[in-house]
Amino acid sequence: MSVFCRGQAVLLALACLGAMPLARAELPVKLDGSGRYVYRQDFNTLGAVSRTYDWVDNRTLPGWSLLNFVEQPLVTPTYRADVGDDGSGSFYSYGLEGDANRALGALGSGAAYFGTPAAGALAGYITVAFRNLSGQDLDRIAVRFQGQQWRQGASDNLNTMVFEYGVGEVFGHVNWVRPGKGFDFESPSPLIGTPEGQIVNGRDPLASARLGGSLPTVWPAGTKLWLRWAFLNNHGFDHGLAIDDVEFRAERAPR
Ligand SMILES: [Ca+2]
Ligand SMILES: [Ca+2]
Repeated sequence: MSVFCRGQAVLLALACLGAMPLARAELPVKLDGSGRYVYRQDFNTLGAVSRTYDWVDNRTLPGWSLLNFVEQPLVTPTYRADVGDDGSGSFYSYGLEGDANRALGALGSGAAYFGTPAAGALAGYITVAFRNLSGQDLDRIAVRFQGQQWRQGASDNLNTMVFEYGVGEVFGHVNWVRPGKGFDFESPSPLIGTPEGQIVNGRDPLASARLGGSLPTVWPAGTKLWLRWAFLNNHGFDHGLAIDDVEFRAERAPR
C-alpha cells in the first residue's frame, strides 16, 4: 500500500482498497435504457497456443472461477490451450491451433490437478457469478450457450456436462437447480463415430449443440446468482467438453 494510501480517513482507505485487485468480483448487473441486462462471453481472450497458462479466478475472465470437486480454487491454478489431442485432466481453452476463437472446457481425470476425485465422481466446476444491482427483483432470466466436444477419449462412453444455477452469497451454500434436458451437454462422439483417443472439431455442428433457455426463478435485488457447469472424472478416459458463446439475460417481466 502506498504512503498516500496509509491515510487516516475511512473513505480514503476504502478508495485505496478499491484500487487494489478484487479477490471476489462478480459481474455487476444494472439494467440498460430498455430495462434489460445482457452479458456475452466468447472466451476469445484465453490462450490460443498449445501450452499451459496461469488462471486467476475473477481476473482471467472477470466474474469467472475454476473450482475443483470440493468446491475450492485449484491448487495449481492453470489451464491448458489445446486442439483436443491432449488427454490430461485439466481445464482447457479449446480451439484450433493459434485460432483466436476459444471455448472454455474441461477434461476430467483422477489426477492431482482436480484433487484426485474418484472414478465416476465430480472433477470440478466452471462457474460465473452476477450481482443484481438493478434495485429491483428480476424475474425474466435466460441463459444460452454452445456445448462443444473437442476430444474423444479412448473410452467411447457418454460423458455429460451438467448445467446448474442458483442464488446465494457463497458457492457452497447455493440451492442449485438443474434444468436438465436442453441445458446439459451430452458428448456427441458415440454418435459421430470419431476414432477413440482423437481430436474432435468442437465447432462442427455434429460435435456441438445450442443449449439453454429461460431460468424460472426470481432473482432478488442485491443478491448473487451463479451459473455453473459441472465436469465428472468419468469412468475410463474422459472426453474434452466445453462451453462457448455464453449469453445471460436478466430483466423484469412487465407488470
Ligand atoms: Ca469463442
Ligand atoms: Ca476418467
